[in-house]
Amino acid sequence: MRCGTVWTDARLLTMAGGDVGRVEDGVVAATDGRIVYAGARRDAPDLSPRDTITCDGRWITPGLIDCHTHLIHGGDRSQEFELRLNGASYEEIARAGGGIVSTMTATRQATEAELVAGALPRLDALIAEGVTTVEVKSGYGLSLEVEGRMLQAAGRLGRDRPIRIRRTFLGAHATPPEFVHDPDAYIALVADEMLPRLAGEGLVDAVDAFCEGVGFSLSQVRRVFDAAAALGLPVKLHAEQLSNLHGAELAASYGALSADHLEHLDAAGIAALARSGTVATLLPGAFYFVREQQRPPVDALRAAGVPMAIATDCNPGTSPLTSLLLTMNMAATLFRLTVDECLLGVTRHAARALGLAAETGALEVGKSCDLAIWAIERPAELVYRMGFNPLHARIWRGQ
Ligand code: DI6
Ligand code: FE
Repeated sequence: MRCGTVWTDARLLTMAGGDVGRVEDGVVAATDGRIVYAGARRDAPDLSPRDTITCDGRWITPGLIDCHTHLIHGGDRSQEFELRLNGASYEEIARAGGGIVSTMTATRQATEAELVAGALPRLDALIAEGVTTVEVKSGYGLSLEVEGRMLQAAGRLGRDRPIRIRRTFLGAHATPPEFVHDPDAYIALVADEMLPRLAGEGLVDAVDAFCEGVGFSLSQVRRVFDAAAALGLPVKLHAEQLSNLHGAELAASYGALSADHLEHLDAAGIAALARSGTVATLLPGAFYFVREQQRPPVDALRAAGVPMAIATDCNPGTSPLTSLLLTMNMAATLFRLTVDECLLGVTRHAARALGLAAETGALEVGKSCDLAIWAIERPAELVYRMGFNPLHARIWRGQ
C-alpha cells in the first residue's frame, strides 16, 4: 500500500470495539483524509507513506466531539449570573422575562457576521483542546428569519475554521414573547413553517426541543418530532433536566439520536433508551452551573448498557463552558463516570449522538482522519487536570 501520512511511535486509544481500544506501540495511517490503518505497529501492512510523523510516544485519540452546544448567540448573561448569586432561581428569572428570552433579544439584534464573530472565540477555545466536530443548535432566534440566521452563522463557522459542524434546529427552545398567550400556535409555526423551510434550505441536520415545565410539553414536542419525521430528519431532546416529564421515553419512541441532560430520568426512561439505542448525553457543566441537586442515574444507565456521551452544553444561561477537557473532569467528579467512560463520551458515543458513527469518533479504517495528539503519560491525565491543556497537535481530515 502507498499511503499519504503515517503517525508512528504513538500510543493509541482507538475507541474501536467495546472499550477505549488501548494500543501501546501504535501507528495511524491516512490517505486523502481517511484512515487506512490504525493499530499495533507489528500488525501494520507495508504502508510506504509519503510523509512520516513521529509522535515520540505521545498518545493519540480520535479528535474530540462536542455533541451538544448552543455556541451561537448574542450577548451574555453575566448579569443574570449575579442575580442568581443574590438568590434568584433559574426558573424565576425565566418567568420574569430573563433567561432564554433575554438571549433571544440579543440574538435578534445581531447580524449574521456579529453572531459568527461572537461564536468564533468560543469555537477556538474548543479547537485548542483537540475538538474536531461540534454540534451547534439554533434556538435563540425563535422566528423563521433569526433561526435561519443562526443556522447560516453555524455553517459559516465550519467554513472559517477546519472543523466539522453539525446543525441542529431548536426552534422549540422557548416561546417567544409574541406567542406567550398561545404557545401551541408557536409550535405550529415551528413544525409547519420554520422547520420545513430551513430543512429545505439544507440548514438542518437534526431537530431538538426543550421538554420541560419552562419549555414545551410532551404533546408539543410530539408535534415537532412528527414534522421532523416527515422530513426524514433525526431528533434529539432536552429531557428530564429540571423535572421528569418522561421526555426520554418520547424521544426513544422516535428513535432519537440522543436524550440530553437526564438528571431526573427514571427506570422506565432508562429502559426506553436502552431499547431504542438512544445515546444518553450528560451535561455536567449545566448541572454544576445551576447547582442542580439530583444527579443523572449513571449507575443504572451503565447497567442498562445505554451509551453515555458528555458535552459542554455551551450556552450563556446555564453552562458558559468552552472546555471539553474540564467537562470530562466534571463528568468524573460530579457524576462518577470512569476515565474510559469520559473518553468514550467525547469520542465514539458523541459521534453516535450526532448520527456520525460511521464518519468519526474512532480510529478505524474508512473513518475521517480526525486526531488529537496529547503530551501525556497516561490517558487519565486528560480527565484529571482542571484548566490545563496538554494538546500537542490536532488533525482534521488528515490535515
Ligand atoms: N436547557 C439548558 O440548559 C439551556 N437550554 C436548554 O434547553 C439553557 C439555555 C439558556 O438558559 O439560555
Ligand atoms: Fe442545551
